[in-house]
Amino acid sequence: MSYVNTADAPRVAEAMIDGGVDLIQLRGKQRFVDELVDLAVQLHELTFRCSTPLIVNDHAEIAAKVPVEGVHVGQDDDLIAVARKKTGRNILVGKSTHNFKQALAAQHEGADYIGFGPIFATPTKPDYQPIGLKQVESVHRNVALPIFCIGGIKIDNLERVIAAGARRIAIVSGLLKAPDIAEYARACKKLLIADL
Ligand code: TZP
Repeated sequence: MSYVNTADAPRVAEAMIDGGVDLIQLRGKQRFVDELVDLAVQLHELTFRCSTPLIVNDHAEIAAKVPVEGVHVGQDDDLIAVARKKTGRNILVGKSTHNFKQALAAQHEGADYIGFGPIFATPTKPDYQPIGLKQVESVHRNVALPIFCIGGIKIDNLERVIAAGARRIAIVSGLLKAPDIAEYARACKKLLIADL
């Protein structure tokens, strides 16, 4: 599922930064790696200026070519140590986790942060069973890493996710399909900060 045309990506990243997002991930499941390298170069010029970390999804080799701040791996991708080695430098490595056990394992494996989800069913990741809100509190109690709850999170259910114990969240479609991306990000951040 792709929500942004390549040509629009810099404008979208600027709107996100304007809205106060703390971190941007470049995710292009259907894109060729060379295309993602070009895009990462363009986006990093913007994000670096604003001190917003840029994380590339799946492809550690991109981080060997572009000075992005991190790489994110899935359960079926490179192990964290392998991804770290491929980048050739000391950058953030995050890992997707889909249940409590995987979250603990990612910590053990040396992740710098984890994604935890999908919390709710989502067309962005249709083949995954949603975790729901029940494990959010226990994963925060047992995993001493930054945890980004992800999956089906929108401004309308964000307060429930925060009430369940989330401190950091990642939003894909809710943000990218918003009529005003900066305003949407600002409104989400306001809810997150209010609860800190
Ligand atoms: N990992 C777990 S759910 C998900 C990823 C990448 C997709 C989240 O997308 P959306 O559109 O915010 O539900």
